[in-house]
Parts: sequence; structure tokens; C-alpha cells
Amino acid sequence: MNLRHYNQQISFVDALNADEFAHLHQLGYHMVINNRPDEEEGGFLTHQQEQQLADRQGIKYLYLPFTYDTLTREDVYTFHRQVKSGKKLIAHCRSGARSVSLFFLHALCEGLMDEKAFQATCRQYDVDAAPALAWYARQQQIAPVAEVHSFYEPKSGSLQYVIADPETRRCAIIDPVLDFDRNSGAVSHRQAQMMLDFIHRQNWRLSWILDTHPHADHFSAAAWLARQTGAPSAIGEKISQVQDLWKAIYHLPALPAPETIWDARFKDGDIFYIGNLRGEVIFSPGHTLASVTYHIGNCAFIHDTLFMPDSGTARTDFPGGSAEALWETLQRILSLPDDTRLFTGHDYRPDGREVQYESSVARQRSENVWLAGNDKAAFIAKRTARDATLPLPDLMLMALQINISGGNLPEPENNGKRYLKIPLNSF
Ligand SMILES: N[C@@H](CCC(=O)N[C@@H](CS)C(=O)NCC(=O)O)C(=O)O
Ligand SMILES: [Fe+2]
Repeated sequence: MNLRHYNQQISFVDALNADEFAHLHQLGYHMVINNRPDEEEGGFLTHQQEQQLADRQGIKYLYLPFTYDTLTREDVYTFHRQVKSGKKLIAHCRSGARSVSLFFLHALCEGLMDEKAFQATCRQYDVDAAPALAWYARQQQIAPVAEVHSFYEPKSGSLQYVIADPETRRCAIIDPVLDFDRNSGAVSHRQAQMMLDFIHRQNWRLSWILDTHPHADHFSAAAWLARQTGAPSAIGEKISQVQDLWKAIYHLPALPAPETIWDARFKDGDIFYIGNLRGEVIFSPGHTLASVTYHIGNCAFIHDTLFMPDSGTARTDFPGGSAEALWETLQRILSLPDDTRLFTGHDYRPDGREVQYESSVARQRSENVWLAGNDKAAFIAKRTARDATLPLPDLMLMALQINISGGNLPEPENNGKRYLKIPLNSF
């Protein structure tokens, strides 16, 4: 066992045998990352065998295999996300060299370290930096182009999206809907399954399940998709404040904390990758206080901020909403490059026109009926007046209860059945 330590939290090691692996918990580790693809020869433990050994010790396990032909930025950032979790972790490949490089590649990719420093650091760990630097040089040459597919859910007028980096065959789902029939109480996964089938046909792998905000008009399928695929789920970090608001309304003092529900709680400026496609999080409050926009490549998923230019903007009267905050958010979205592709979260098909969902910054600036001629004060006045006339969404009291748990249904009661609570006289 060739153990190398970066600090108290992070260690690297070569491939372990079953006996060594079985002692990791005793050595204080709470997480293992395996960077060695199973198909490499050598008679080592497979990731399924390692997973079992980890489960037996109650250690978190992540299989993150790569070679320098398959490595993506997403892998680099996935490793870094585990580091940020603060868990004491040990990473291995065959010799440990790839794990060391993967860890330091994050600093190189983020410009926190230059190539010389990367080389010198690798040398300290007795690791040849050349293959990682060659990968990094190739990365500078590529400019991934996003491929976007929309899936319209007619009952709530919601747009769900799949965005992919076709080169690396990785993709993300944004704002998936869990089907709910309010008359019968039936929950089903038709919409989400349709997207999974589509992804499967494309031969893509799901890297992220992203919600832009806790929806008030439909259930989120994020939890179901995460269970089906193992992909990480994410939402804005301010979800904790939305949870607090609604926890009080529903009287759910034992609601699980966000970190036990979503794999990532993004704050403004956070970076994530889908393959080699870079995503940046833009905090976008107004419609809800936790809303975020996902700016991925030249696309921005702006959800319930701006709708199509003929439809104006989202409402701001839900608990935690603010017309002023929405105005500021709109300014920020409109400051993105003119040709940024904007994908909205709803289309209510005014006058029965066909569904539309894509616009651009330039088009919104010149055509959005709620921006034209309005300054901040006029916008706030107009938005507030209109909101006062809107009935609450049909499913609001049901949807929030599910969505503050990331789309997880309430735990079954002792008869095995699940129930929703409806607060009376709260609105
Ligand atoms: N009638 C719909 C209303 C949905 C609704 O309120 N949608 C929000 C977004 S979640 C909105 O901003 N609507 C703007 C508007 O209706 O003008 C329902 O019951 O679900
Ligand atoms: Fe919404």
C-alpha cells in the first residue's frame, strides 16, 4: 500500500486488496474515490466489489474512472466537489498517480496554479505530470457546443430540457416534471421516463439533474430521476430559506436538511460541468427567493424570470417572491451577450399560439412586452398590480410540499400509504 497524504483530509493510494480496503474506516476515511476503470487488467477489485466493501463499513463510495483519453472537466470538478464536502477521503487508481493528478487538475483548470507549479507539485508526489498536461493542452483547443432539446408538459405549461455536450456524450436534465393527477392523487413518471428514454437513445449519460427553483405548479421529478440514474441533483442554496418558509406553513418541523436531499446547493458564481461544457450559476431571485439561472455554454435556462417576449415575466407574489428582486434579476440576464440563447421555464401559449420556448437577449430587450417602456418603478407597479389579480396555481399547496423535499414524496404512514397535508386558511 503506497499511501500519500495531501493533508489531514485527503490521501491517495494505489489499488487496494480486499483486506486493505476493509480497514479504510478504521483508518478514519469516510469516503473512497476510485479512478481506475474496471476494464484495465491487473486482477484488482472491481468497483462493484469495492462498493460492497465500502457499504459494509458505512463509507461513501464514488466510482469516477478515467483515462486521459476519456477524462472530462466534469470529472475534475466532480472530484473537487467531494473535496469540498469536507469528508476525510482517499482516492485511488492503479498506482495512485492519476488520482493525484485529478486532484491538482482542478487548481490548474481554475487558474489557481500554472503549468509549472502543477509539474512541480506532481513531482513532490512522485507523479509524472506529462499525461495530465497533455490533456490540459488538448482542452485549450476545444470549444464545446451545447445541444438542447425541449420537452413540453402541457398540463402545467412547463418546459423541461435536456442539454448535452455531444462530444463527451454527457447531458443534464433541467426542471423535470413528475406527473400528478390531482383528482385521483396518482403520481407517475411518464414525463421523466420519456426524457430518460430519449437520453438512452442518444447514448448519452446523465451528469446532472438541475432544478431552477422550487416549483409551485408541478411536482419535481428530480428525486425520482436521481434514484433511477444515480446522477447528482442540484438547486440554489437559498432553498433552505424556502424550506423554512413552507416548513412553518405545513408544520413540518422534521423536514430533512437540504444537504441530505440535493447533492449540490449552488450559490451565485458556482461552476459545474456537463462533460466539457461549462455551466455557471446566476442567482436569480424574484419569482422565488431561491431561484437560479443555469448559464451553460451560450445557453441560459432562465425558467420563471422572462417568459417569451409576448408573455412578459413570471409572477412575484408567492411566499419569498419580490418584484424588485425580479427586476434586478432581469437586468442581469439582459446583460449576458446579445446572442445568448434564452430558454424559458413556462409557455402559456397566449391566444392559443403554438408552444415557444427559445429567445435571445437581443430579442427580449427589444420585444418583451413587460420590458418595453418600463423603468424599475413602472415594472414593479405593473407586476404587483397584475399579481394581485392572479389566482394561486392549482397545485401550489401540493407542489411545494413535494418540492421543498426535492421531489421526494412524504414518508409512508404505518399503513404503508403516503399522504399530503393541506393547510387550511393560510392563504
Ligand atoms: N394557472 C396556472 C398558473 C401557474 C402560475 O402561476 N405560473 C407562474 C409560474 S410558476 C407564473 O409566473 N405565472 C404568470 C402568469 O400567470 O401571468 C396553474 O394553476 O398552474
Ligand atoms: Fe415557477
